[in-house]
Amino acid sequence: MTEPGLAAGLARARALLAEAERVLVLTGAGISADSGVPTFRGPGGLWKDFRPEDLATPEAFERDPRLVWEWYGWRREVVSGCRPNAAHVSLARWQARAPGRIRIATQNVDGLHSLAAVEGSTDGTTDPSADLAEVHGTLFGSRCNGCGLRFTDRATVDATAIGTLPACASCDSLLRPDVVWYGEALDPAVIELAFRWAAEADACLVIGTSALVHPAASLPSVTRENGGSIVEVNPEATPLTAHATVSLRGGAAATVPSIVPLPRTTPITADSP
Ligand code: BJW
Ligand code: ZN
Repeated sequence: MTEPGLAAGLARARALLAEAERVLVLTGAGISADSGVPTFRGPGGLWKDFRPEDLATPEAFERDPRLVWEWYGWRREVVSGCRPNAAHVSLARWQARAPGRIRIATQNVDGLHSLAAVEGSTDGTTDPSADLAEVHGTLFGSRCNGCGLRFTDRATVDATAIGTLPACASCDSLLRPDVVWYGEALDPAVIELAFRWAAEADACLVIGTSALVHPAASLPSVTRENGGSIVEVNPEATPLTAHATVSLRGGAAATVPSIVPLPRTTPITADSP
């Protein structure tokens, strides 16, 4: 249900998030749009005239690994020049203030949540993977089609020919991006953790996703079925909007910092240290 007017919606969203003991934040490509990372289904699309359904599949990779690597190589270059925006940063600070209570399940593979966590940590000890589930994998990883070895891989990709595509250092087979494509199962440990977080959450904050792709799109309804609320941030309505407690028509960078609870200032009392 959408609250009348943005001001009322913002106040309601702020209250729901402040009173929540545990929160699951589900993010999609929209949270990174304000960092300059193109979304999949928005205007401008993701690449030339291809749709994700054309390229983000094992069949596409089987058919034309060079074209798929050209797409992922281009995306690595675009993302390498992007910075976390105010939405990523405010979520990272919220997590640091409330360890173990604010969990993020992201569909994005751009690594911007991890970067915001590391950059925001005062003593550099923050483990960027704590309370973060990258349910669709990572752009900066490759996996061997032959022996399954995984590599962290920030190198630019030479996709000019089949022969120049990334190959496994161990068995010389062709590598593939370490991401989850349509028709592929998500890592069971990762998605089960995300569903546990959804069930435990008193609120699910959903930012910048078209809520079309499952099983990630099912996470908010698990929170709701367990008595929790759903707060959505998206400039457009989605299939989730009708099920949201509050749905805010706004961009992530402009909206998220204004609804994330501010640090709890503990009142100074006579016996405070
Ligand atoms: C802003 C904003 C701003 C703009 N601020 N917001 C047949 C066979 C098998 C499975 C299926 C099948 N039919 C259906 C399925 C299920 C399928 C699915 O859900 N398909 C749907 C299309 C219907 N799902 C799968 O296949 C999944 N696997 C699965 O089901 O496995 C079953 C299985 C089990 C056991 C064995 C075998 C199989 C896997 C799905 C993987 C999706 N992969 C991709 C690519 C990942 C790697 C990569 O990034 O390249 O994930 S596709 C793409 O979609 C990517 C995204 O994470 C995902 C979601 O997109 P997202 O993030 O919502 O982006 P957009 O662009 O759609 O939306 C952006 C939003 O932001 C918009 O709403 C804007 O309004 C908003 N926005 N600016 C805030 N400034
Ligand atoms: Zn190998």
